[in-house]
Amino acid sequence: MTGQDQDTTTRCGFVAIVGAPNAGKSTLLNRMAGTKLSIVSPKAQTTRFRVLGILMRNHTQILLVDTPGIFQPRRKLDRAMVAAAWTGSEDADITLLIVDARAGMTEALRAIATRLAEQKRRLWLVLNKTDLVRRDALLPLTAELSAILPVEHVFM
Ligand SMILES: Nc1nc2c(ncn2[C@@H]2O[C@H](COP(=O)(O)OP(=O)(O)OP(=O)(O)O)[C@@H](O)[C@H]2O)c(=O)[nH]1
Ligand SMILES: [Mg+2]
Repeated sequence: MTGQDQDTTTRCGFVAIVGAPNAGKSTLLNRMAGTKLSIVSPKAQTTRFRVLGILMRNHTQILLVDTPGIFQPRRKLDRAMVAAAWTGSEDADITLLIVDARAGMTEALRAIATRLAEQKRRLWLVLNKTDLVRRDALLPLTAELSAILPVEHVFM
């Protein structure tokens, strides 16, 4: 290869989108894929199983997995949904934790963050619904989550 050649090295990575119900996980997958792959609705617990989007960015293939929201399961279906979410995260090279910034630090979010911290995986934090909150609420929320989790990058 000469110095003038384009870098054609191919790469592939597996990214899981996790978070509490209704945080905006499916919206993010659809936006990144540029098409409607996963159902979005104002109702929590819309996504019930893992949904895979395959994105190409130059020579990089990104396997982006939308997962059901993680919450305290009560029924059998609940348990299956939450298990699907955690499996998605365990398989991933990078986990995106999507947080509804307006809901802030809920008990559900704290439980998810604590469990993610135990998994010791590469973690990127995405504060979503920032259009619905005052900007000065974002830094304290980021700090609170960073105290629990080894956050590599923060996106707002
Ligand atoms: N205002 C605002 N609404 C958003 C944003 N992102 C998503 N939403 C809305 O939030 C609601 C939930 O979005 P979803 O993408 O279905 O959320 P989810 O995390 O996939 O939800 P579950 O699959 O139920 O866990 C929908 O009504 C979206 O339109 C955002 O950045 N700002
Ligand atoms: Mg969803």
